[in-house]
Amino acid sequence: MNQIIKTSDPAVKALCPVAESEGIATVFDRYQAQQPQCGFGSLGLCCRICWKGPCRVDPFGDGPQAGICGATRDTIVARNVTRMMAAGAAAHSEHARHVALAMQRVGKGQLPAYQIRDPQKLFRIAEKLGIETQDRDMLDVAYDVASKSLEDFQNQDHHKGCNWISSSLPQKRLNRLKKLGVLPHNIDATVAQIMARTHIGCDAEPQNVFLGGIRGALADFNGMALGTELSDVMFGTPSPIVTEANIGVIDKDAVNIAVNGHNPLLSEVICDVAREMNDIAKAAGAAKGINIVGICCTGNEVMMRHGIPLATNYLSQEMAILTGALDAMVLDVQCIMPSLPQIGNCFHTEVITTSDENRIQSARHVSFHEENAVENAREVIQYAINAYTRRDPKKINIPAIKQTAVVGFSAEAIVAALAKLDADDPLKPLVDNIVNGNIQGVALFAGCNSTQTTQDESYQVIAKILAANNILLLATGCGAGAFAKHGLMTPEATKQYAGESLKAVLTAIGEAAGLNGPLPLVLHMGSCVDNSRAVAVATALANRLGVDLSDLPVVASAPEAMSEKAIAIASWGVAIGLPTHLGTMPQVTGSDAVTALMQQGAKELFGGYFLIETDPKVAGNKLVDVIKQKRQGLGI
Ligand code: XCC
Repeated sequence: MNQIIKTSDPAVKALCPVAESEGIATVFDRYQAQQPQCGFGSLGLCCRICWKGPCRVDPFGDGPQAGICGATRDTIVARNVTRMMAAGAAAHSEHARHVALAMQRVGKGQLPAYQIRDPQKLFRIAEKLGIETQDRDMLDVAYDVASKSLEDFQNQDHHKGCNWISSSLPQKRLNRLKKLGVLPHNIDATVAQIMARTHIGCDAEPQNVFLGGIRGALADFNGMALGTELSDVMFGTPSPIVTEANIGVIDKDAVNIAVNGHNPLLSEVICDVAREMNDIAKAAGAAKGINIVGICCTGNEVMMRHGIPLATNYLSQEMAILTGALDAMVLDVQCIMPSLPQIGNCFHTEVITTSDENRIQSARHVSFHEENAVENAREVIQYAINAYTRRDPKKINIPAIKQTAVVGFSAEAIVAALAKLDADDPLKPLVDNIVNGNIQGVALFAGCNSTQTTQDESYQVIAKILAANNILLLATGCGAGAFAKHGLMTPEATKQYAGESLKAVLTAIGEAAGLNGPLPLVLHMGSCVDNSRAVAVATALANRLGVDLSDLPVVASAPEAMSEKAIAIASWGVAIGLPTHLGTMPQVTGSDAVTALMQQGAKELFGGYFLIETDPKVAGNKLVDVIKQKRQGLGI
């Protein structure tokens, strides 16, 4: 193998040679084996919606210009991208449904492994959703909040919007979306409708198809808002906590268990049960007991709530096994590489799937159900301890690479930090500093890793440009993982990279909040479902200023967007009015009509639009310009 390792992560660079010497193919080898990737697919011009196909449209205008049924390039591209939005919405919303169903059962006292860890938040949400709280039992309120959330999967009245979206966006934005007919009334129905309207012989008008996709993307937002908020109620609302990130958090003297995926229902219980089983691990010879580490967004969830260190983000998940010291990787749902069990088989590592709907060939499967959560957690931890005893010391190679990360900035945590400056009106210091220009604007980094670019690099380049221009930075998902691994979630990074006025504000808040220094350069807001936290902050700002979200100097950036979920997130970002940067080429450029619709077209409809730019330096500068224009628009 002649590897091209497209990463900026030093731990990945250190471990890829291990894979090479063991003859193990990683994501970087498989990327290379796929070259050149299919041009039709890259442009979105391949239609596989029926079995007369696949049909391809010639991008240069020489060959066929329509599929066998007559679908044009515009129809094909619009359908393909819209189906991706639906899949993203389905993924996030399945996660949300799972959490809501669990909370309903907690309300009925049926799930002893789970509690209501943030009752205050429960009551706040209940009031927001219009549920009676006066003199009521906490568990009854929990049941009602879960049930009202589940209505968003059941409501059949097209005139009634989903509960969560209706209570989470500024009224001006809701009015605009309603007028465009893109507000979802029911998550499941919206996803089903997209699948139906993009079936052969159905909706063929590109803008109409695309707007159907936008409704699906807004259903994605609805699912994500409810998934985030109910998770906080059950598992606790994150607050700032200091931890570490990157592969060096794997400890050779401990039984190392990585939790990978997205849904916190099992990983939370694993954290609880690991404490009980620590002595068993020690008895098996692991001097430091059990060490839980996180990967991807399950990693972000437990990192934000418990300070569990993050081993790595999406693209480098295989590397954790290559250390030879990972005893088990416990998988739940989404963004899990099917290659993991094969690599686990080259070591002693137990790769364990836990979702009956998300299994992988040759992985061990422990069927997780909330009613058996503690037994399930014990079983996987015991597999890890057993595996520890089979470790081959000669294969252990843990690069001593890790960075400190201050994480846990939920919207509530940000407000609490601001309250130290103005207890009566916590938003005032933020609003004042945005208006006076000390903070020029806010940028939310979201999204994945992709082999289409160099892992984690664009995040850092863009963030440094924005920070130098006094733009406040937020991050979620694998973007947050990238910043944590590269040391940009520290007070030191603020001192080094923030512009003077931003640094002064972050220092004032950090010191008032008792952090003995500035807030970190990038605020970790959580996993990808937690993007709704950033919207909560933006909505509070918009309401405070009496403007719409599209008027705010707020942008989003997904430098390595990859998954269908990321496409859904970016699309609702646009729909709620945010200029949203994509640093990887979306598979739509085979249609000028759709590409234009996502840029100028979207701008006219929503105020938000896709800003496609693969050069991170250029992207950073463009985002700074966008923020300046928005400030001008507001007259500040
Ligand atoms: Fe997946 Fe959430 Fe993307 Fe990372 S960021 S690659 S979706 S794990 Ni959400």
